[in-house]
Amino acid sequence: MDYLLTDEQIMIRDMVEKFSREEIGPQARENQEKGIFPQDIVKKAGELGLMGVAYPPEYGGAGMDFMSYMLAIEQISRYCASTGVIVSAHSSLCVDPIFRFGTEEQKKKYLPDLCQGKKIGCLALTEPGAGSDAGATKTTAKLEGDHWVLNGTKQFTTNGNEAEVSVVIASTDPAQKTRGISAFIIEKGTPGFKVGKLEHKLGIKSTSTAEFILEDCKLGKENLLGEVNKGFKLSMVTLDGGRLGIASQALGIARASIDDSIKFAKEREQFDQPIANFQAIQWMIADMCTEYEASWLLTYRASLMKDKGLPYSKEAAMAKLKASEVASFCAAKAIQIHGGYGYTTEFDVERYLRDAKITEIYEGTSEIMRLVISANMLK
Ligand code: COS
Repeated sequence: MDYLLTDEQIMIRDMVEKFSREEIGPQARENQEKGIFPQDIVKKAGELGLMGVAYPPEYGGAGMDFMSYMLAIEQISRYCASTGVIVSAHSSLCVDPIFRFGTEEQKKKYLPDLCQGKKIGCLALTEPGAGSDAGATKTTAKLEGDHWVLNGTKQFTTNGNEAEVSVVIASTDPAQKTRGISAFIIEKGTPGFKVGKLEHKLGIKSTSTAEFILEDCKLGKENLLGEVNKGFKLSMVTLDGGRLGIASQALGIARASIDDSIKFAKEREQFDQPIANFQAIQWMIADMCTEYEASWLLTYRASLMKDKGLPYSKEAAMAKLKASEVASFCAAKAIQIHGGYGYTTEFDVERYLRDAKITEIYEGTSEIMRLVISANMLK
């Protein structure tokens, strides 16, 4: 589908594909088996401009468009979905809100190190009682004199264990519910702020998924991100972009499932011939490719709309809904094509299935995506 892309977009896609194939892919299996966060890869990704693809050079970014970012996340995730979400959560959920809602001072302070991968970022929105109901946040932030004081627990924060810069969502006026929520920037090492439990997960095992504990965590007024009580909208706008990052991650998993299946089907012989000769296999490959391309086009459309400054919440939700379900579909079919081998850890397809499942859950479940789509269609 190169005819839909500019020369510059094709160039970054191919550069990221080469980097991911040569540097990320060879480490992916061992890193996930041992649960190793790929620090060296993140450093190299930063040097290549991949930790701030769509942000201006004046803030340390690569100065490209969102489409290039989508293509980069897809290529990274083709070789390692963990690395894909590390880059995506960092860029979409931390760099983006600081760039979009930060003061000039905040942008100059945080963005260069984040965009160059010298520091890792995250967003802490979810809580034990506030998952799909993101507005139910119980973490509080109270203004006491010159300081904000935060108390509460966040959970399931991707990159939470490594992040040096966290965007943390808290309620500043609980009675106002979604209209009483604000966002704060918290740096690692701030007194009263610590990382708690790390989750053991089915997939994306090279990433950290952390609990944050805030106990009388004192922040200066300059740590408020955006306006007081406007943090829910900040989160929603941020998640619209994040959902395209996850759609791109899902595309990468689907594409890897297809690539591995085609290779295996041509090599594996049964009944004296490659299994690719059998219609049962051909139909599976046809369905996988058709679903992948449909998801790619939905993600492409939403990314184009974002680059053009058009509203794209519904389109991002459609892209994530479709791409995430297609990633699981393609990974399951890839195991089926691989037969018994696909169920072993000698092949990557079992990892693809485990990694795919979370794309249907984080940054908004498929059920929430359907809710966002229908709310937009019925208003
Ligand atoms: N962009 C801008 N504003 C938005 C928005 C968006 N995409 N979505 C909602 N808003 C605004 C609404 O316009 C409304 O504004 P007003 O207060 O001015 O009326 C406000 O936010 C509240 O919206 P709504 O009433 O729709 O909020 P709900 O509490 O019903 O929640 C859902 C809406 C379910 C869509 C939201 O909570 C959500 O996305 N949940 C999933 C959270 C998620 O993805 N978690 C994973 C986190 S991984 S970091």
